[in-house]
Amino acid sequence: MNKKVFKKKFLDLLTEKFAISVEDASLFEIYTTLGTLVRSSYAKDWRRTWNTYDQCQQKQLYYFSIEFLPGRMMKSNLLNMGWLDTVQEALADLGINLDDVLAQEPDMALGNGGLGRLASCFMDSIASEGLPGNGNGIRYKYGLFKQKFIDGYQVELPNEWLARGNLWEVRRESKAVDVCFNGHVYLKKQADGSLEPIHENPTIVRAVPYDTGMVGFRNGTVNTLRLWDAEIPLSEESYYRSIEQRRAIQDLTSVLYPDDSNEEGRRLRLMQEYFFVSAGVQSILRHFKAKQKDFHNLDEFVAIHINDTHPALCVAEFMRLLLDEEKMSWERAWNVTVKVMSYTNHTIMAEALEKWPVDMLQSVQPRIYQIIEEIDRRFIEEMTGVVDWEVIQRTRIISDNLVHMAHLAIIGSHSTNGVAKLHSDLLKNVVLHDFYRLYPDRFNNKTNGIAERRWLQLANPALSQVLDQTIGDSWRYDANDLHLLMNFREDEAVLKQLQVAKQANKHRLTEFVLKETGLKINETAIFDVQIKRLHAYKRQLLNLLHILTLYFEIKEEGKTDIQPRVFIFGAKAAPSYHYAKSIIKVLNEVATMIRHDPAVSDKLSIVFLEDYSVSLAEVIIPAADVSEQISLASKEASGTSNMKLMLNGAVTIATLDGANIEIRDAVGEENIVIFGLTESQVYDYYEQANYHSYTYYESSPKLKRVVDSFIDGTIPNIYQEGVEIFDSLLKYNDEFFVLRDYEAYIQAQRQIAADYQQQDKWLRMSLVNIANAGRFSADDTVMKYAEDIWQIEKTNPKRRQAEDKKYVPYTL
Ligand code: 26Q
Repeated sequence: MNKKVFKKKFLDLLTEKFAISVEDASLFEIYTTLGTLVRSSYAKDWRRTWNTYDQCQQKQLYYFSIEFLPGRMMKSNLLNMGWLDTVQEALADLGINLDDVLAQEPDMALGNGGLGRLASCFMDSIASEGLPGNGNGIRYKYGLFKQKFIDGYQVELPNEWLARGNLWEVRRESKAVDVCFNGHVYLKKQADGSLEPIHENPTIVRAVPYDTGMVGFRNGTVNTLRLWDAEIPLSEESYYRSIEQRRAIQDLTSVLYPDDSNEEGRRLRLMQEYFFVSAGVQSILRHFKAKQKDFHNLDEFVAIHINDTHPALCVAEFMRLLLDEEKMSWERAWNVTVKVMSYTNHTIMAEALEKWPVDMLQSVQPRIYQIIEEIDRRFIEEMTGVVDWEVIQRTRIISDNLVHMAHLAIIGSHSTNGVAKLHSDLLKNVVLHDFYRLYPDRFNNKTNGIAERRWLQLANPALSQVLDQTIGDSWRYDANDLHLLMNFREDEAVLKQLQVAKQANKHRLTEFVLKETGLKINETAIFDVQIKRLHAYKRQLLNLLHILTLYFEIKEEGKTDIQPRVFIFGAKAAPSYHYAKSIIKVLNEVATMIRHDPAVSDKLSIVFLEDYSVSLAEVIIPAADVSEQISLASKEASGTSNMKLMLNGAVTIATLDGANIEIRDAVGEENIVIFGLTESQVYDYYEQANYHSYTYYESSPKLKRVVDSFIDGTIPNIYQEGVEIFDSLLKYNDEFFVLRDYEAYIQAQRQIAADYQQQDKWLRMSLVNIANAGRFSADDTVMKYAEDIWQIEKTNPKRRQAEDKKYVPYTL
């Protein structure tokens, strides 16, 4: 695709769509035209990809996730099609800046954080590896809320991402299916003596899919992300008369993870889970049936992945369809279900392990509840006499009037994996130990990865260019080739270039911050970044204690040799998570206090950017010097911002938690700063119940000064929030050992500052981080899933090898 051809096509289409010349076109019209051209150019490949899977009768993966967080698609599509440079130049010739056009696209923000972003990184990598894999989820009308700060408080607004339409999706009316809720089920005796379930008075919802092409990196593969919307069934139009009835259907796909602090919210969440599970499983089986294959070999054609427990009802829905629709025997249906299903666990935090009240599930979907009861009954029967009764009680699906979704997912699948080595070990040895003993072969580890194309090639052109010049461009095709950079550790010129690239990115972020917030930050300072959901276990509070420590060192101890720092935060708190919102408020007030204090404002500043998102991450991460990964050891399953930041040359300050451990192993101890309790020390404290936060508070005047500042009037404009934080640390004995790790963290931060002052050393550390980030490529992660769990193969491995490092152009 050359520039000349592109320009002609583009201008013709602009006229066709808007009857306008390029000079008069708005940026949005240009964005729409470009997007339309891009989409129509991969359409043939999209169709061909699907046909190939079908014709070759290839086993396909369906990745079920209640969240997908793709961010913007345009640039990624351009890159993967091999068009990026040409389009950039062609538009420049027409007087258009591509970045301005890209900014027109709203983020597709159908996820909360790590789990949703992982699903999207996997979609990119699955397509880029040429693997037959599709996503299945919900098309939320509003997605995750938009965050604003008003007087320092988080305020949530609806995110109207669909307001100007969505270029990338295709509504597939003809693929709609019906999903049944509520009503009653009884078993009716048939003439042959068998029992047939009759679902009386169900509420029927029509599920309509919207498909989006997932374009692989220069390989002609275009997979499908299928997101479901809920509608009133055409045949039931007259039945749904009242506004409330119509509203109830709209609510199903209105927002992501609505407030689950009340009964109504929880019920809606459960309905969402069943909605996208039922629609997805029905559409898979309908397609399978159309090809008239034998249902007993289903597992040779279909793999269903359950991303955390939110889609765990897949197990029961799959059983329901095989039993009730296909009339398969329980034993055969169960055998095939377990072979088809696999499950990833993303958390060990007890409060995030889903459990549904029996009566709620029974009323939302009575037939599904019956099936789960039967799975549970048979599980108990199978285990009785094999293991102790207590073990059965701890592992059964229904207990204490609750349905344990993780138990359903483990019992109903052939694979359960954690997302980093430590996390998988904790699952085996602690959290899911009973299950590990029942099913040792089902447990495995798949350390998370990231779509390195997005997080380096797209987000960081400055660094990408340095890499091209230094090690050639093979890293763009295989991230493991980043390792070639190790040869340049002692190369002054390369280190200098890395420094220049980092500075350019810091400048870009500085300009962005100025534009968005009006704040001027010091771009020669250390950019110290913590970007992730706001949660007590992630310990943004520990970061704040360090900031306040520096503040008092300058203000009260008269220290002058402090390395200037800009602390950058991005974080949303769940709307009902009161404590997390208090941390946001206090962080914002400390930011204001420091900003207005000339004694410190040239040394320290806090920038807490509103509405953290994938697109915001793409500006922040390339500019980061320091990556804060400071969760309490054992709590962060993996983390993925840690990988993105190292890839962009940030040096990590970390606890030995999640994938931080593997990052340390990759870069070596000298190239990361590790501090704090280890996971086994944390567990020792739990066992001995001998942690007393007060001791730490009392014995360190420095720490006491900092902690007291939450309640002694030092920080203006905070009220109850300061007291809550103070109380969480002392009255409630500091659940996440913030005070215990404080001293070690302060020392680690001094180490960071000292290393940064030796720029040569720092740049070398940074280089080693970039050079070793290849092992966290999601391309490799999904290949491991494909081989060990899904048993799916690349469509056309030969073609992929032949194309090896060559450009497969998309023609218009
Ligand atoms: C639970 C109960 C009821 C309703 C909702 C939920 C719920 C919603 C979202 C539970 C968990 C989530 C999200 C979890 C998540 O994002 N986990 C992160 O997953 C990443 C990818 O594996 C890891 O890197 C992170 O460590 C992990 O925190």
